[in-house]
Amino acid sequence: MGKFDWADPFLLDDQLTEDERMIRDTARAYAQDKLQPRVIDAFANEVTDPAIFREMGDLGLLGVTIPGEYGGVGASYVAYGLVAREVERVDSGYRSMMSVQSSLVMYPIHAYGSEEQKQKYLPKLASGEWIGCFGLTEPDAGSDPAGMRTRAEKIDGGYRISGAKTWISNSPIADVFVIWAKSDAHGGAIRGFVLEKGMKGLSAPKIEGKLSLRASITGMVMMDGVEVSEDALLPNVEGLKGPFGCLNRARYGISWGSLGAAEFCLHAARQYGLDRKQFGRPLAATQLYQKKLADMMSDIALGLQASLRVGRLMDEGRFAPEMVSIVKRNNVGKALDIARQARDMHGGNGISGEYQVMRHAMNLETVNTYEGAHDVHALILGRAITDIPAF
Ligand code: TGC
Ligand code: FAD
Repeated sequence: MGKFDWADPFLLDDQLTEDERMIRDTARAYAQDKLQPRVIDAFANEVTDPAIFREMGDLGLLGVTIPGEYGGVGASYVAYGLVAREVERVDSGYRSMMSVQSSLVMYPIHAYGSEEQKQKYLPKLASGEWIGCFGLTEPDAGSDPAGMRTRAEKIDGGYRISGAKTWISNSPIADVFVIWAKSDAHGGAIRGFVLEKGMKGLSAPKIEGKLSLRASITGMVMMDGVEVSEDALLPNVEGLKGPFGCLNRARYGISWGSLGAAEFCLHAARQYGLDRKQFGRPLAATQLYQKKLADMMSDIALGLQASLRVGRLMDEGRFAPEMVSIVKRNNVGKALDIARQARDMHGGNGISGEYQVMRHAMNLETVNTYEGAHDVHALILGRAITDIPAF
């Protein structure tokens, strides 16, 4: 008979390769030693430290699935998920910074870019010297990106891009902007363009006063007739499948990351319940408290197994986007419930920054909305089940 470990109920560790465990351990050590000590202040004061990109880059944590020739480490999607889990165990905002750079900026340049674009951008994005952002959402096009208004108009030798993107992670500090626009020269099809900081007509004002993801800077991207040359176009993809191809990877990473945040909350609630005495006994000695811990542990363990399975299928080239919708929706929804429960189980202390569970709950409100809102993923799955789009 095997031994039971509440912190790793299905022996996930055993199912990883040596390389995956090594990358996971690197990410865990970095997250605990370098990110954890600064997160409480960063969240409280709404401060994003751009040095984090360099630090992650130095350890090979940016674009881990990108091949070595472009600065990545050519690791598996399971390894990428494990990095997301370790970083988000500290804060969803830090994972956001990492996953935008890896899945939403490096991935499209690698998958859809020209050789010149790959050579120019990927090594500097992998090292964290350059920071990237991904502009799909607009003020009037969130869940329905097909309704975007940003236009690329053909001009001599290139394109003139006009429009506004909003809620864009990293944008105020970005050097590289992957922007999706309807291109007149391509019959109005959605195309990707790589813009650079300092281009005339390009600005990225910060969105102030977020109550969630405060350690990760978010902004708009304003494009007032930004002129780019032909080589700014990502040549190898056309249509919404371009941005969605990136989102599949980022959503998958979030399915792991959100459970990292949930694991933090489970561990914190368990310890709090063991230490805190009321009515002459530890809170953890009560049936209600134990039931909550049992539910948390079960949801985390089941969710991790599901993400591991999707990751393996992704590595084998056999995943379908609907699989990603299942794990993104389920795991983030469960993580949000777990963080709210953990906040409650900490009583009054649960609302203080020091105990960190409320910060995770506040962050996960965003994670439940971005990369396809919880209900939008239900509709993607409903369509797959019934063949009827109900958006
Ligand atoms: P639909 O008709 O379903 O599809 C249009 C075309 O796209 C293709 N496609 C996909 N391809 C690859 N992967 C997927 N997951 C795909 N989903 C769709 C599809 O095959 C079709 O291709 P083609 O060749 O036939 O044209 O499109 P629709 O307009 O009906 O879409 C509906 C819906 C709900 C599925 C979609 O719009 C959606 O997912 N909405 C959610 C939007 C979203 O997720 N936005 C995310 C913005 S980025 C972000 O939040 C970053 S936060 C990062 C951080 O800080 O961590
Ligand atoms: P809406 O689409 O208006 O949705 C509002 C509500 O209506 C949701 O509950 C949704 O589930 C529901 N709803 C929508 N359509 C339907 C329907 N047909 N049926 C039933 N219910 C429906 N975007 C980027 O492009 N790049 C980024 O880097 C990025 N980073 C972000 C960072 C933060 C902090 C935040 C908050 C958002 C970020 N986003 C980013 C944007 C994010 O992807 C969108 O907020 C998200 O896709 C939802 O769009 P919306 O906010 O316009 O909400």
